[in-house]
Order: sequence, then C-alpha cells, then structure tokens
Amino acid sequence: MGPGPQYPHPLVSYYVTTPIYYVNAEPHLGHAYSTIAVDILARHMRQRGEDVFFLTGTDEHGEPVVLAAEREGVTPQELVDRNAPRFREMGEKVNASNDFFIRTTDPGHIERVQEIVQRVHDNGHTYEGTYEGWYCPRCADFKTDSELGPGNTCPIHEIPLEREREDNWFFRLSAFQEDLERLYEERPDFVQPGFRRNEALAFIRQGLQDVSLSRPRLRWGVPVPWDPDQVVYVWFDALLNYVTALGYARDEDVTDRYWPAFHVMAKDILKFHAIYWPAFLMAAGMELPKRLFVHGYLLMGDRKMSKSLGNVLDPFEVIDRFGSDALRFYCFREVSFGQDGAVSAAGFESRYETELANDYGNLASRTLAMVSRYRDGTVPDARPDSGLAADFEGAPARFCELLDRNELTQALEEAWGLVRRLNRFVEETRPWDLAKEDEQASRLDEVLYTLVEGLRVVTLLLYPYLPVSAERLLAALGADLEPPAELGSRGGGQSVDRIEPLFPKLEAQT
Ligand code: ME8
Repeated sequence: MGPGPQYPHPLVSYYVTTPIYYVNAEPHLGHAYSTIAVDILARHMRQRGEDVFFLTGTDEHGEPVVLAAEREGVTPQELVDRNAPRFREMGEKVNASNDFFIRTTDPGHIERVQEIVQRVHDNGHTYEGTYEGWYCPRCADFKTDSELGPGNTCPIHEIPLEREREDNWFFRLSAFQEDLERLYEERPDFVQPGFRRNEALAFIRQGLQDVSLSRPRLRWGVPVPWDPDQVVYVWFDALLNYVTALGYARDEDVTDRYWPAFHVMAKDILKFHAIYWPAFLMAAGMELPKRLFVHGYLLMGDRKMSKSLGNVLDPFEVIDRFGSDALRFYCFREVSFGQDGAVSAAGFESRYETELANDYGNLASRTLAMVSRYRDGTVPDARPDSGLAADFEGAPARFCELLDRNELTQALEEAWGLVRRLNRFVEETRPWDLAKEDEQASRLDEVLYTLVEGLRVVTLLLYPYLPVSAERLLAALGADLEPPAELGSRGGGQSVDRIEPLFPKLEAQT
C-alpha cells in the first residue's frame, strides 16, 4: 500500500442540501426556513466532527424568468444577476454556513447537466414525442388530470392553466415504476416523515407516465446536447444541481467524497425529489440520495406564505430587530418540523420574551453575575449536584439521536427542558442565601459549578440553533465549542466574563 493522503478524510461525510430557489421572486421566510433547517443540521454535524458539505443556491432557468425579464425590459441574464444576490444575502442574514452557493447559470453546472443528460439519452431512456396537456408556468410543471384544481386551475397558485401542445424529448419515467417501488420497499426511510413516504409511494403505485425532458422554443436554459433547438426541462436542470456542484465547487472534484446527498425541502416539490430524481439518477447509472426530508409549510393565517399570495413576513426585518438567532429559534420552536404550522409576529415576540430573554438569557446573566460576585469570576472546582446531574444524564445522547432523525423541534425541546431544569435549580438552591452563610461555602461551590457546567452543556446543544449567542456565551464561560458533552465532563477553575444580555428585553429596545 502506498502512502495515504496526509489528512485522510473522515469515513463519514455528511452532504446536505436545500432546494435551489427560483430567482424571479423575492426571498421570504419560507425560503429562510429551509435554509435555517439545513444550517442547523450542518452546524450540528460539523460540531460532532463529521465532514460536512452544505449546499444551497438559485434556480435561474425556465419560463418564469423569461416572462419576468420581458415585463421588466431586461434580459434574463440581467434579471438573474440582479436577483440571485438577494438569495445569497438571505443566507448570510440567517447566518447560514453553506459551503457553496450554486447558480444554475454557472458554466460548471451547465456543462455537467449536458454530460449527464447525454448519458441518460445514450442509455436509451429518452424518446421524441408530442406533449399535450396542462402546464403551470409558475410551478414549471405539467399537471396530470388528477392534479388539476377546479376549472383547470393550478391548485398551488390558483391560476387558470393553459393547454400546451409541443414536440419535445421525453424521459421514460414509466420504465422505472418497479425500480422505484422496490427502492421504497427496501429503504423505508428513503423519504421522511413516513406519511410523506406513503404519499410518494401512492403516487408511484397509481402508475407513472413519461415526462418531458426538454422544451422547445425556450432559449433560456441548458441546450439539449443532441438537439440544441431544445433546452433541458428546468426541473431536471435544477435537480441536477445537487450533483453538479460537487464537481466544481472546489479546486478538485469532491463528488466521490460527498455524494450521495441528504435533501431537505417542503412538500410542494415532493414529486420531483421523491420520484423524478431517483428515477433520473437510475437512468444515469448514479447512486441514489441517502434520504429526503420533507417539511411542511410555514403559514400566516391559514394559507401558505408565498410571494404570489402576498402575505409575506419579511425575515430581514425580524433579523434587523432581534438578530438571526431569535428567528432561527422561533421557527423551530413554534412549528413542529415536518408539519405545517402558523407563525405570527405576536407569537414571535412572546417566545422571544419568555423563552429567549427570560428562560435562557436571564439564566446566563444570573449565572455569570453570581460567579463573579461570590467567587471573584472563577468557576469553583466542585462535583455536580447529584439531583441535577441525574436529570441531565443521557440528554446529550438523546438530543443527538433526535437530530440524527431530523427531529429539529423535538431536539430543541429536549435542550429546552434542560434550560427550564436549570432555572428550577436556581430557585431551589437559592445561591444568594447560601452566600450569606460561611458554612455553606462548599455547597455554594457545588451549586455554582453545576450551574456553569449545566449552562455549558445546554449551550453546546443549542449552538446550531443559536450560533451567535452560543459562541458568545461559551467564550464568557471560558469554554470551547466541542461536541455535545455530558454534565461534569469539564472541571472548574476557568475565569468567566460578564456579558451584555444575550437577548435584550423588548422594552429595552429602541
Ligand atoms: O420550488 N413554508 O423553488 P421555490 C416552508 N426552484 N417552506 C417554504 C415555504 C413556506 N411557506 N415557501 C417556500 C422551487 N419554501 C424550485 C426548487 S430544487 C432542485 C428546485 C421553501 O423558490 C421550501 O423548501 O419555489 C420549498 O420546497 C422551496 O422553498 C420552494 O422554493
């Protein structure tokens, strides 16, 4: 055996993706939600030492872009160059730690889409035909009769659909019916949660029809290599981003290191990810994704929040006022990840005040203040309180298991239970009374050590949700960011710093 690489890659890699967002709309909280979810997972896995690659980006081809550009009197390229940075900025605003931002107009993407589509063609999975049916330009989707809303409308966008007839290339999706059924049987966790898996499987069992692989007349897209009068249907172009990015995001091709991916998206695009995508990868002879997680919609009132329905809560405004951590926390605390759920300004403010400012922020401030006042800013070297230690035991492992199953809301609840437990501990032990009696000095050492250590342990868990605050607090506790750890795994002796409130009270804000 020759010498191995100097820095061998860890055996486990964790490649996680968001959908790539359409650039013809403004970024809104719904997009931020998926990006934050993936960021939480990516940060947590990095914290555990995994080799993570987190991808997000923009979907820039297709008819809606051409139509929007025409309306605004600019070229499609000008439109996408103007709008893509807004999505990049949204990611930065929510503090996303993505390793790459893909744009489907990148030459590196276009080249690789052509290679893979050519392979599918060479493997005999395409044919020329005439498509006749209903087309929703906003979904960029050809609807089957069973998918139509009343009066031949799009059930998602609630607009009347046009009947299209065009000659294009087809992908033999129907030929993959049995392979897909087998995939779903052999890998029951391929799509999570289970009820989404059942939906996808029911769609497959209903019988699959072939789908368009290309569109004529449209100049804005990736030219079909063997028929340049056509462009690749925007959904195949878009789905392929998950593979193409790994080919050119780094100086070297990192596909072998990271593929297959774990994809996160909302239920609106389940069909494309759970059916078209694995079939297309099979047709190209490529390894299938590890898993898909399909989350629900954030609702304002009772409808899905979206640009076209005009009831958008601006994540940028919330972040300017309260910081990105507060938004990240709220989204996963308020709505059970996987389900639909309503968000509101009132709900946000109430959780900010009671949970972030009081439960957590206040606990941190009090703990730092007491160590500073009673022990001159040095964490006593003591043993943890046995009652509290018993309540903390096993929590970090349970938290990690929940995140392994993508239970973002339950994992957060597990951590929040510890925050509440620490607050009760303060009320039960009353360190301010212990400080008045000299004979209680060693009990006070124990209590203060336990509080600092409990705060450190819970902050390590909360880090992926509240990265800015967690890093500030860990620094103030003289602690490092490290993998989730059990209570008592660090001794005392460090100096702590007092800090400004992590989450200033609402009335204290201007
Ligand atoms: O569908 N609640 O792009 P898109 C939760 N370009 N998530 C929401 C949401 C809401 N109210 N609104 C949007 C596309 N999302 C394609 C994807 S991928 C190869 C191509 C999130 O801009 C959610 O992740 O319409 C949803 O699936 C995605 O944005 C749709 O983004």
